[in-house]
Amino acid sequence: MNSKAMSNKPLYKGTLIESTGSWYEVYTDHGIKLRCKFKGKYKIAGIKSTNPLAVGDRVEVHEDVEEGVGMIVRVLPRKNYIIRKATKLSSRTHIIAANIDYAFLVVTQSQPRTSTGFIDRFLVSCEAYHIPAVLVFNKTDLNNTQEQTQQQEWIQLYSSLGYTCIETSAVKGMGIPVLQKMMKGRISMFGGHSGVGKSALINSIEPTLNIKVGEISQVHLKGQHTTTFARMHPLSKGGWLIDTPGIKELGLVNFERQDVAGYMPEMRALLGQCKFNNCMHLKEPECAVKAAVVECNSKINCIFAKQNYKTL
Ligand SMILES: Nc1nc2c(ncn2[C@@H]2O[C@H](COP(=O)(O)OP(=O)(O)OP(=O)(O)O)[C@@H](O)[C@H]2O)c(=O)[nH]1
Ligand SMILES: [Mg+2]
Ligand SMILES: [Zn+2]
Repeated sequence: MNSKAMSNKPLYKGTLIESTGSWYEVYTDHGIKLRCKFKGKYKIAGIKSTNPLAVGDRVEVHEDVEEGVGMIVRVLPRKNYIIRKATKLSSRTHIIAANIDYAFLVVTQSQPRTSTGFIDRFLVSCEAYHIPAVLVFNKTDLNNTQEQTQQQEWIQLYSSLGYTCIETSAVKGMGIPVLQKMMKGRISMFGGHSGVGKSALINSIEPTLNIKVGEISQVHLKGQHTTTFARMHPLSKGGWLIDTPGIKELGLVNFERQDVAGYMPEMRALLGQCKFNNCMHLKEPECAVKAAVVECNSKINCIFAKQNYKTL
């Protein structure tokens, strides 16, 4: 296409609200949804990503009025993004979403079970990219006494580190008004394992959306990857909410081993007190983090009692 023909086409700014890999849906700033293509490459230095564009990206689009489709011609710089390894051992990465104000991690005690290791990796990723993270404990209606006790312990633990924790039930409507209030006027994202109820929560928050939810496999008590593409949904009170496909594992991307502790608030507070300033808090002598682990090993509500940092 010559430049004269191109200049006849209107140029819009907008936000990428869905990406299937080959097609992109853009919501333009003047309020139209446009099916778009993208041919270019957008690279983050040093990162091989499976998706060049992510939901939440701000883009510039040329609309082809005759064909009724758009061509994404530019991706504007990202404020932040959440990224993970495409698979556990892969060198490729996948950007889950970009330009978000709040990342809500949906956690369940059972059906499926979420581990504190998974929660910690998500929180570390958010800290690294300066995204405020919130923990949503869903399916509270299903918890037996033991699971509910564990949930309370986790809430006490993560609240003491400064994370907002919300107990919800998409089925009973529990916690929904709190989420609606926090999400008003903001771009929020739900992450978590398959089957934790991300899509069901979105339906409770915004009942007109009617997003597909899936059954929990009765054999494995896990979700069945019902949501296959990330999608940004408009909220009637203002703001957007991004639904994402369930994540099995959350491999950290672009972290140096010695930097990880700096993204955990409880460790960050102690880092200046280790003998060596490049301490990895593993075998080094006079390590303030290890000393804190020993000191409160018996207190279940202390973050250091978990001792699962080496798995990060
Ligand atoms: N009892 C109970 N069931 C819930 C709750 N939230 C979701 N569910 C059920 O859990 C199942 C999975 O819900 P989804 O919303 O599809 O889960 P998801 O996190 O979106 O899963 P993926 O799209 O696969 O990542 C559905 O059968 C929901 O009805 C809850 O708070 N309580
Ligand atoms: Mg879903
Ligand atoms: Zn140390």
